[in-house]
Amino acid sequence: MTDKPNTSHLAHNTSKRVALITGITGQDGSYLAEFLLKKGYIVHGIKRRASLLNTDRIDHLYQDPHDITPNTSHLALHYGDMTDSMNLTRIIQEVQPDEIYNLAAMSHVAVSFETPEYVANADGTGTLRILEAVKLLGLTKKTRIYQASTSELFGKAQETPQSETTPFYPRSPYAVAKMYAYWITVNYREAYGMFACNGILFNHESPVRGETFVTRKITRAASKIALGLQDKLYLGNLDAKRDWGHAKDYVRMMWMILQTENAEDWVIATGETTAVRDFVKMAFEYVGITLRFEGKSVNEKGIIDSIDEKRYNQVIQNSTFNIQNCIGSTIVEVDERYFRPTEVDLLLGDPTKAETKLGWSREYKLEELVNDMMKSDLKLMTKEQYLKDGGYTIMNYFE
Ligand code: NDP
Ligand code: GDR
Repeated sequence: MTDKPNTSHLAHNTSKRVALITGITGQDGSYLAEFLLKKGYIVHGIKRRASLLNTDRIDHLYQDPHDITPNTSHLALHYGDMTDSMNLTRIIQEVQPDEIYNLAAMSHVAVSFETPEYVANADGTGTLRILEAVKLLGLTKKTRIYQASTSELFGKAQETPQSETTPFYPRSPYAVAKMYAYWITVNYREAYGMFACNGILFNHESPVRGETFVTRKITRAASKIALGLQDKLYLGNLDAKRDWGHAKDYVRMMWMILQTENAEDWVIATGETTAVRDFVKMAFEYVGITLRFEGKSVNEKGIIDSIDEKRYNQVIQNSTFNIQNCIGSTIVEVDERYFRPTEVDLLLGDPTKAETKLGWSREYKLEELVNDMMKSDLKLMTKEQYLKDGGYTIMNYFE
């Protein structure tokens, strides 16, 4: 997607519902935009100026502004940043949204230890900027606000499973910033009667998950290793356990949260938890590779135990790579660089409130999530293989 003319004027005088999404270029923003467009919304999104185009995830949603009329469902983008109050206030004034989904954040927990002040500003104070803009513009009765809160708030979990009443114990600058965002959302709701809600979402993944989050790092590496494009996958804490769901199920819930009668806070989770090590095994099983883990802590290794050739040939066609030669090879190792100064060991959510009060239920089980991600990454890496076979240089992207 190239730079587009600003089409914000189209939001006015429309009978359609108007949504504003911060973080529209991210995983959740892209799925949510697609979901809302299908529902007939006019969707406005805030994107950051970057030196390279950063709209890959939403390019398929773009329409030529010349074909749009005020009453056609469409997507409009605005340049902005969560650290710029005036910019956010101006966009909200122009757009006059019925719903704001505040998804923008520096969302990588490990990186937040390296950029703590920025994270406090973008993830914490950024949320205040949105709330305050809505208040100053006199939109408190019109505009409903969804705040992207997180299971990281539970951190060093005080009870298991974690629900809406579990006390918080954040364990990273990211989680501490998100804790401020959580409470300022509650405070504006109580102080000014705003319809502002927190969705306390547990980890959710997809084929468009950022490449440095552990699930995507694993599915990309499993695909490359199966095709002979990479030798090894280096990971951090293999014992960490997460409650992993599919992003598609979770963005549907964001919308449902803003359609309720009363503004409340909600835990969204699958109610199942899985260790990183087991996610690795599941990803490799998809391509017919069975792993066994040996050793402890930093010396733990994942070794190819056996290969189901029938399965391998079913999902990988026309590969010239001889995978059978890899039996006994070490393909997963631990690298301390990926350990965090303070870790969140176990997250397991209790979604009872969302299930019983809102009738939400997930469509994707963990195995289906892994399959969806593996299928997509295999396709992507097969393209890389064609390029390599055609004599082109292919790049490896490592953290
Ligand atoms: P991503 O990292 O994929 O996307 C984050 C988005 O925020 C991107 O569009 C990014 O823009 C944008 N952004 C980052 N910093 C700024 C800034 N200063 N100003 C404007 N935009 C900015 O995250 P997800 O889609 O996975 O998550 C969405 C939200 O939900 C985040 O707030 C995250 O913290 C939270 N969350 C996520 C969970 C998950 O498992 N995915 C679980 C619980 C909460 P750019 O593309 O330019 O980088
Ligand atoms: P998380 O996701 O920190 O839960 O935050 P991430 O995928 O980064 O880590 C999950 C667990 O895996 C362990 N791990 C590794 N993590 C990464 N990134 N890279 C590795 O090599 C690696 N090896 C092991 C981590 O230590 C951790 O325990 C995500 C983000 O989307 C947040 O924005 C969101 O709020 C939470 O989920 C819920």
